Amino acid sequence: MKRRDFLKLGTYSSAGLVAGNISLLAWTPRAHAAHLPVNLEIISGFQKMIDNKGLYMFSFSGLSADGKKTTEFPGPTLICQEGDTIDVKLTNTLSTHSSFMVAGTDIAHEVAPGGSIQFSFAAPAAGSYLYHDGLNNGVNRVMGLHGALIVMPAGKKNISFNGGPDFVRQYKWLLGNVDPNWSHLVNNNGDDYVTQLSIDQFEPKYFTLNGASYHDTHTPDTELMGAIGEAALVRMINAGLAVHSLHFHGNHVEVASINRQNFSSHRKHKDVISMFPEDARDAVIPFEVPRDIPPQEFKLGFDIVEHPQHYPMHCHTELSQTAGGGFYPHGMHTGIVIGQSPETESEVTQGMNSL
Ligand SMILES: [Cu+2]
Repeated sequence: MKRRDFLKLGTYSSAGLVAGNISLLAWTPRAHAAHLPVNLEIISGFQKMIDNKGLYMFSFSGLSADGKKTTEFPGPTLICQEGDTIDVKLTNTLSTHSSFMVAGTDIAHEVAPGGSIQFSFAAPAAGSYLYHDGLNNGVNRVMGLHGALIVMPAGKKNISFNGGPDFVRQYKWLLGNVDPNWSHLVNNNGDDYVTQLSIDQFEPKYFTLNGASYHDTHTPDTELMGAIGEAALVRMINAGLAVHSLHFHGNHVEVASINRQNFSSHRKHKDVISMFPEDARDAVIPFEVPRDIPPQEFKLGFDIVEHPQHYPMHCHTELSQTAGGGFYPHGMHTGIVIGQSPETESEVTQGMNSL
């Protein structure tokens, strides 16, 4: 890709994203394990921020069987089930070393500048994982080299682990941070300048969910929507370098897993989920009529089906609510709509339901 090209925003290309992902997301609940081919190209380009500034970033781009790009930023969501083998072809178009690692596992493969490698790995235990370039102490990751790996329990589509809570749809939220100064330095000095950057000097000014901020997040992949009783699993994965605290306004979620530690019973109800860098935490939002806390004699004076209720979800790390150094509230912030099913399912739910 030419340096001056814009990376496609995932939110602007959801049709292409879904069509492309079906080839990458070869997952369907199966009785038998399978080999799943994944073709990834490590690319660079300009990613449009919420204030329309284009910043130079890296990304894992997904390629379909005929070599067409299917996803650009963040990297494609890889879905498989326990027992599967993922066969990866990885090409590095950057002029710096890169790698593919899965946080919390020993899966790690390095690829030289301009190089191409092939490797296979067995699907780890069911759960949510961050795949990323782990070189340079997190610098390559926040330059954009990250995505989600979702491993389902074999043959299941409505639970995330055996003994886990039921849900009817699922979402993934990749939390991202962008430092415009790093983008300028790497663009001006060449890709290998990432080896000169230190996370001690990291000053993020953009905060994203699935690569988008605030009003760009009202998409089927990111905004949570459901009718009463349609529980959803949200897989939160922190690809950034900051600690985030995701607050679900007016609602509580049930924590199902923290970094693949699964809770089969006594699940905590929380309205804020803390996310350390590289954390993966799964929670179920029940899509109930929000409760009175403390219990009151309050009755809704309207029908929630006729009047779906809108709530914000945002990060309580104050800086992450801004963009470009002060543009409030254009940061890590999206919506929850209770009382109405989405017209289009999230890419993850489509991956689950393409049976
Ligand atoms: Cu809040």
